[in-house]
Amino acid sequence: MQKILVARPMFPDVIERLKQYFDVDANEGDVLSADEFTRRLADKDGALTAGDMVGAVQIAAAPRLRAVANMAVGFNNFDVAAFNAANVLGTNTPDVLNESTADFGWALMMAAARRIAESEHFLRAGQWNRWSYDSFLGSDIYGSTLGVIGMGRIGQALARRARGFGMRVCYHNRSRVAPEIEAELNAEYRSKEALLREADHVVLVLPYTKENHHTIGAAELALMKPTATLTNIARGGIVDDAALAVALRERRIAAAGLDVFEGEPSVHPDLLTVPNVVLTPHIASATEATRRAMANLAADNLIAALGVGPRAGRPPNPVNPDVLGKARA
Ligand code: 8YV
Repeated sequence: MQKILVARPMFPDVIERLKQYFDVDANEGDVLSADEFTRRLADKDGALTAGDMVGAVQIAAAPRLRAVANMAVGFNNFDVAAFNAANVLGTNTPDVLNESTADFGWALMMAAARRIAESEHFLRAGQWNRWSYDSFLGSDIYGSTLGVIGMGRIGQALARRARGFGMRVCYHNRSRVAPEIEAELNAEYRSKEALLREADHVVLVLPYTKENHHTIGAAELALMKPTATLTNIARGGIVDDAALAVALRERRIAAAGLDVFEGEPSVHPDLLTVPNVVLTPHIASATEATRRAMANLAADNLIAALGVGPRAGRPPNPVNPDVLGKARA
C-alpha cells in the first residue's frame, strides 16, 4: 500500500476514505514544524496539505513523493518549479469554495463599513449608556462603488452580489475578463490606481505571487478615499500590514476587514490595537459544507493522482498537469 501524510487534522470520514487506498500517517496535533513536516514526508508517496510549505528541500528528502494535494484554492505554499523539476504533481481545490468565500468577503466588508466589530466591543465593554446621533457613523454600502482587485472565480462571485446593493462595480485584474462576463457583472475595468481612487469599498481576491507582494502599500493606501474600506480575503503579503495599520490609525482610510495576514497566524501588533479593523482568523471558506467539499476534493485529487480509485491517473485539479504520467525524477 502507498503511504500518505495528512499534514493537518482532518474530518474523520475523509481520513477513513483515504484509508481505503493508503497507509495513512495523520497528524492529529499542532501544525508540524518545517523540520517535522519534512521528516514525516520522507517515506511518503503522497500528502494532503493545507498551506504547508512544499519546496525543493521537502521534495529532495522524500524520494517516493509523487503527489501533494492542497486543501485550498491558493497554492502559493507550493514551489511549482521544484514540483516540475521532480515530476511531483500538485493539486488544489478550486470552485467548491467560491460562493462561501464571496459571502464572507461581503460579511467582512460590511462589518468594516458599518463598524460592527468595533461597536460590539463597545457594547460588551458596558460602555453603551445612551443613543447618540453620531454613534459609530460608517460608510454606506448600498449605492456605492465596489472595487474588486482579482477578478477570478471568487472575485466574480463577489461582484455578482453587488447588483442587489445597487452598486457600481469596477475591477482590476492581470488581464481583462471576457466582455460577456463584464456585461453580466456590469463591471468596468480600471488600472489599479484608478480603482483605488474611485472605489468606496476595495476587496482583494487575487492569488499571492512574488510580483504582487505588497500590491497594497503606503502609496496605494494614499490613493484611497478617506471614507473607503479595504477588505483582504486573498493572502497575507498582498497588503503591507504595517502600512495599513498606520493608514487606519491616522484615518487615511475609514476601515478594513482582514481575514489573512503576513506571517499568519501571527498578526502585526499594530493591527491588534487599531479599532477600525475587523480581524478574522483565515475563515473565509469556513462553512461546514464548503470545508467538507474542499477536504473531499483534496482527497479525490490525491487518490486519483496516486493512480488508484475511480479516476486513477486523472485528478480533477492538477496545478502542473504537464507532469501527469511522468516518472518521479
Ligand atoms: C484554505 C484558502 O482553507 O482556499 C484557499 O486558498 O485560503 C482557504 O480556503 C486555507 O488556505 C487552508 O489551506
